[in-house]
Amino acid sequence: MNGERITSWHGSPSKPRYVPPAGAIDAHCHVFGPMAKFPFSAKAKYLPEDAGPEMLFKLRDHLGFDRNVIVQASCHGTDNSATLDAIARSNGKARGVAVVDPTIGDEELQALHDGGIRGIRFNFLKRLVDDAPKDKFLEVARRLPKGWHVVIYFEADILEDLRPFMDSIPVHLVIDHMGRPDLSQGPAGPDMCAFRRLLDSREDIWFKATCPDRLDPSGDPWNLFADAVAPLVNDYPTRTLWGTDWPHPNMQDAIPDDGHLVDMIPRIAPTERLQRLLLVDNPEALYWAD
Ligand code: 0GY
Repeated sequence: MNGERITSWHGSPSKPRYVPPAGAIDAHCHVFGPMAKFPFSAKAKYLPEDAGPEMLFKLRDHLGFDRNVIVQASCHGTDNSATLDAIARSNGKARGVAVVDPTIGDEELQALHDGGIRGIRFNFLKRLVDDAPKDKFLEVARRLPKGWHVVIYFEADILEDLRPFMDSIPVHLVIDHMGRPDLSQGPAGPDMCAFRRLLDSREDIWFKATCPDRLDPSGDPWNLFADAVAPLVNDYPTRTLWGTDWPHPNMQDAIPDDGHLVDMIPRIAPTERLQRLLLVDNPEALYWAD
């Protein structure tokens, strides 16, 4: 990593035409720093400009959302201070997902719970983390506070390899960005079929219908994403989550307009019922059950 700090988010996102339901939750976003207060990890694979809680909450209001789920970004390693600080500043309108050293003590896990954390994330992307020790991940997954879940981030080519590992996790699973399928294969392509088999293998696997900007090579207005993801949201309506992914780590060469991302929602969830599940009921059950 060189020393240049990166901006990966839109400076003036448009106002979406779509108006989310009251209580809507952006269930996948991050904060970066501010670095002076919360330095980035020595192992970080990218060095972003500051994108702190004030910016996040301003965007939340601009997009018509009510709450955020802040996912610890890899650039902060296993020091969750920036995420916890953002949650603490949110007046109860944010909860979080931590990244932990698997040897973390039970008291420290409880302290994370008290700070608003409701899950931990296992990241299997080699470009983001140096190692992903499944045996240690499994040990910590077995002693999470009550009601927590595990978020897993992987790419479609390792889904089958990860199946035994995922099968043995004893809590709810949430899959980031649907395991990054190749959307050019279409809604019935091999990646989407493999992902459906995973969802069919357990009733407690949820997924984030997120990141058209990362997944759809055709670009905004992301028609491949709409075609492939709408059937999935329709078929698994109680297991969906949605998020902006702001500040879009590593997307500096194709920065999405967050207003356009919100306008994707009615294209993947065309009915009021689907939208309410996606944006309110499902994330509330995972993050605001207590
Ligand atoms: C995402 C995706 C990415 C980055 C991270 O923690 C992270 O740094 O998750 C990525 O580069 O694909 O969900 O934010």
